[in-house]
Amino acid sequence: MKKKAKKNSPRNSSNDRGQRLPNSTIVTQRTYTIADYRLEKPSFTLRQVCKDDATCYEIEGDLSASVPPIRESKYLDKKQCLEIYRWMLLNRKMETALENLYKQGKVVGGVYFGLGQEACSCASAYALGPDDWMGPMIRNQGSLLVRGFTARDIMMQYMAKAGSPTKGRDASSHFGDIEKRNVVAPISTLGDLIPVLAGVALGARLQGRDIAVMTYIGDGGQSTGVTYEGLNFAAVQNLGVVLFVENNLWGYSTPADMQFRVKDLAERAIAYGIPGVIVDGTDACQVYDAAHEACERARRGEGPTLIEAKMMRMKGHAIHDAADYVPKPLFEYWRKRDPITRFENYLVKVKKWLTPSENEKLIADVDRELEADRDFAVASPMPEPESAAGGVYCEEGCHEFQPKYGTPKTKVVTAGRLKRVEAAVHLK
Ligand SMILES: Cc1ncc(C[n+]2csc(CCOP(=O)(O)OP(=O)(O)O)c2C)c(N)n1
Ligand SMILES: [Mg+2]
Repeated sequence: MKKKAKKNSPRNSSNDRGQRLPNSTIVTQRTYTIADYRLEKPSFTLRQVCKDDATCYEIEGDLSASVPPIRESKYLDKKQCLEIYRWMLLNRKMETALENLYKQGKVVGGVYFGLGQEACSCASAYALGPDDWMGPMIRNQGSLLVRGFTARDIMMQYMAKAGSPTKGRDASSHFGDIEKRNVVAPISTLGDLIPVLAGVALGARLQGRDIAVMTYIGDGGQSTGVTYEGLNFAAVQNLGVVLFVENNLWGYSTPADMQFRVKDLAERAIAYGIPGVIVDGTDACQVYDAAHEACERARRGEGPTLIEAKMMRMKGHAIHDAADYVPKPLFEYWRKRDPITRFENYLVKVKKWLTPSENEKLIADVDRELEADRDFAVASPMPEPESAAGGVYCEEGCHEFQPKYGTPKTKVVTAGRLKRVEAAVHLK
């Protein structure tokens, strides 16, 4: 039998008709904050229109909005903006060169592009310091350039040349450099980089330093369980993971609308108990500012940040995918928001930090650098067949790592002073 609610009890409440309600019906609305740097908030949805074709979509919403300005950076000066612009140009032009090399039959395997995502890759990696770490995904070739790999390295890698970072053992972007550039190689299994990077931050902390460790995951990949596990671990341990959730609206042929129900992926941060930030991924200044603040927070030992960068994958999943399933008006909308054209306009016309002729010279410099790198890469030899058995598995000395940041402090427990022992674990 239900207990009658006591009159005048302070633990009871009344509803809008003045009736007394039991305690269990009182609901408190909580509010959370997601920082949103964007100067426009595109709002459209994709609808699957053909019953028998899962890749048949139509777009609904206003696609006529004018292109927003670049947001003024709180931190970047003229020199830094010009450097980021140069990296973005190199990123774009290197991928165009790779597409041509593929069509000439010189690339072994596929090619993945970050077209439309150059601001996100380059401006995010630009926020890292020399002691920080990065774990890029396949589209973050701009991040690799900023972190010190050359276009020559990347092109040789795609052509599986002997002088490539993996000496021809891998034919796409699965390479890193854990000695000098602090880059963990991409892991194909989506989400797995996140706990690995959390582990890097934990390793640095055990050596006495809090560092920023940046990694990336797509709108599709963020649905994986390991994304949750990795970021939750980082949150609980206050590890400096800066996670860019690159929401480029497609995970292969699946539109973001069919991947998750939250309005913004940054809202996922609430469930981890960490800051969530939204940026326009086609605006280099917004990307940098959010990345810089997250890296600073990481270096202070305050834990991870989730940054959702909204943009559009302007090509198919990889070179073999013509992306016929993407409604054409969506491409047209985002083509107007090209990150390089927008940044160029900002630097030349708004800030007047580059004259048109200086801009032309800069572009010509990038072209020259790229051509020299491409010619070198094309002319360089393939690995010798006899070397095939080497350099794949760990050989002598391959795991001799020295602590980078200090000597880990360990407690020495001598047998006589051991106070507490762990309970035996019974595995069933
Ligand atoms: C755990 C896992 N599931 C599936 C795949 C196959 N796969 C590789 S890329 C990809 C799409 C990823 O989409 P998204 O995360 O949005 O990244 P984007 O390609 O858009 O940058 C899929 C399904 C994988 N590599 N790992
Ligand atoms: Mg995606």
